[in-house]
Amino acid sequence: MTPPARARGQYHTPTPRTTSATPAWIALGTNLGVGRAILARARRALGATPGIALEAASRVICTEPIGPAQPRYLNAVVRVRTTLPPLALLAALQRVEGAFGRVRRARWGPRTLDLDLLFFGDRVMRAPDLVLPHPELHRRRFVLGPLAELDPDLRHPRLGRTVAELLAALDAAA
Ligand code: A4P
Ligand code: MG
Repeated sequence: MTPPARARGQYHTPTPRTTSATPAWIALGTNLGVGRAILARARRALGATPGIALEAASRVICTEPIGPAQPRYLNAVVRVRTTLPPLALLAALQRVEGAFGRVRRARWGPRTLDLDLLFFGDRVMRAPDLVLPHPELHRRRFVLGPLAELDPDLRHPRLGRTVAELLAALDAAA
C-alpha cells in the first residue's frame, strides 16, 4: 500500500507552480532541547513566507556535533520552490532564523536555529554574503543524509557528482 503523502515527506503546494519558480534545498539545524518543535515551526514559517512553497521535508535526524563541544543536533533538509532571487531567499531564511533567535538568546544562548541554503537550482555563485552551492555541504553527513532521502540523484553543479555519490564518498573516507 502506498503510504500517505505526508508520511513520505511530500507536501501539497496550495498555490499553482509558476515556470519561474526555482527549486531550492535548505538545511535546518538546532541543538536546543525542544528542537523537534523548533524544526516543525521553522518548516511552517518557511512555507508561510511569500514567494516560498514547501515541497518536501526529510525526516529529522539526531547527529553528533561537528565543531566545538556542544549538545547533539537535530538536522533535516527541506525542498522548496521559490520565486525569490537567491539573495532575497537568503534574507528570508535569516528573518526566520532571527524570529527564532530572539527566543533562543533569552533562554539558551546564541545558536538555536541554523538555516543554510544548500542549492538554488543549479546556480553556482560566490558573493560576499552567499556561496552556492553551500561550500560545506559535501563534507557533512548531517546534510547529505537527509538530502539523499529527498533527492539522491540531484547533481552538485560544481562538483559534478550526485548527492548519493557524495554521501558514498564520505562513507568510504570514514
Ligand atoms: N553564507 C554564505 N553562503 C551561505 C549559504 N549558502 N547559506 C553566509 C547560508 N548562509 C550563507 O552564517 C554566516 C554567514 O554565511 C551568513 O551571514 C551568510 O551571509 P551564520 O549561519 O550566520 O553563521 P554560522 O552558524 O557561524 O555559520 P554556519 O556555516 O551556518 O555554521 P555551521 O558551520 O553550519 O555551524 N553539527 C551537527 N551535527 N549539525 C549541525 O547542524 N551545525 C553547526 C553550525 C556546527 N556543527 C553542527 C551543525
Ligand atoms: Mg548558517
